[in-house]
Amino acid sequence: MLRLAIQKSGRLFDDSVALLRDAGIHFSSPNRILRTQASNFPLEIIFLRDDDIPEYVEDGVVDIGIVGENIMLEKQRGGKLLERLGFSQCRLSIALPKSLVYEGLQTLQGKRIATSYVNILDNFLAKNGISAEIIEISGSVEITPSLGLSDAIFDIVSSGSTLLANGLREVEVVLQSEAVLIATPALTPEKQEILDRLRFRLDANRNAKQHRYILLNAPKDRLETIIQIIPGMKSPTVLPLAEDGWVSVHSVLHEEVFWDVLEQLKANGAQGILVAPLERMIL
Ligand code: PRT
Ligand code: ZN
Repeated sequence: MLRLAIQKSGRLFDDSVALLRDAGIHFSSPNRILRTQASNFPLEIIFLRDDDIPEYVEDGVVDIGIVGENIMLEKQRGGKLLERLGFSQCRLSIALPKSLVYEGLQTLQGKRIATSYVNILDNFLAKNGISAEIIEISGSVEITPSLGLSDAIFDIVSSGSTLLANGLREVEVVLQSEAVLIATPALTPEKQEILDRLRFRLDANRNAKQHRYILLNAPKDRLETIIQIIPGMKSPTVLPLAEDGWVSVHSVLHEEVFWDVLEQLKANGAQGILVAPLERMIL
């Protein structure tokens, strides 16, 4: 049995649950229950405050966890980072009142900066040779400049609307963060095997989301050019069509190159192009 910690409620909760459900793992959601067992996979799920997850993972109380990279770095704990999960994306930034002129990091010299992320900020300032006073605040950091408690803040930014609403301006992005999968440093072979099975499923889902299946008709005399345009998994599948001189080409395209390739295919004589999402993809 592998033990996983996820956030009990909050911004990470829905996506963490969806990730497991998409991996075909069935379990009941927490109401007042703080631990549950999957009914069809050897996984126990523990629901915690996100701040506690890195410590539980590092100490081996749980084997793996899902948490924001920002929390892992701030706590300076959390064992091994296994993979980035692509949700709860945000950045940790320094922001100043709009009225204050910003001329680079030197502007922060001797200033008071309020934050809940003392360690990350401290490291950043030390690395850049800035000495500033760090004021530790556990929440509502963005109102501290207007209360005269600080000159600047260091906090999570997502859309930027909180900063805007408080008359603040983002001046330095210190860290890009997202949810990550972390693991305790030493797993038994049995637990490692369950983790490998879980990650195999996560990979298949991620690959599927990043790719599209395409199917098109091509004139035989253009086939070579068309094959060169498609950066397929291996080589595309080519099947003859009933109409002489035409073939059907099937392949898989990465979302990053998807539109460019589609335009080139069309320009090179491809017709009847069909695009379909993939359910799962194992490379
Ligand atoms: O109760 P628990 O301790 O478990 O949860 P929490 O209240 O500490 O954390 P929670 O659920 O608010 O956030 C969990 C994680 O989500 C964070 O650690 C980040 O990794 C990630 N995340 C992503 C965010 C945001 N986006 C975010 N926008 N965490 C917080 N915010 C807040 C931010 O603090 C600021 O007040 O939203 C505001 C900024 O948002 P914008 O869109 O106005 O810029
Ligand atoms: Zn928290």
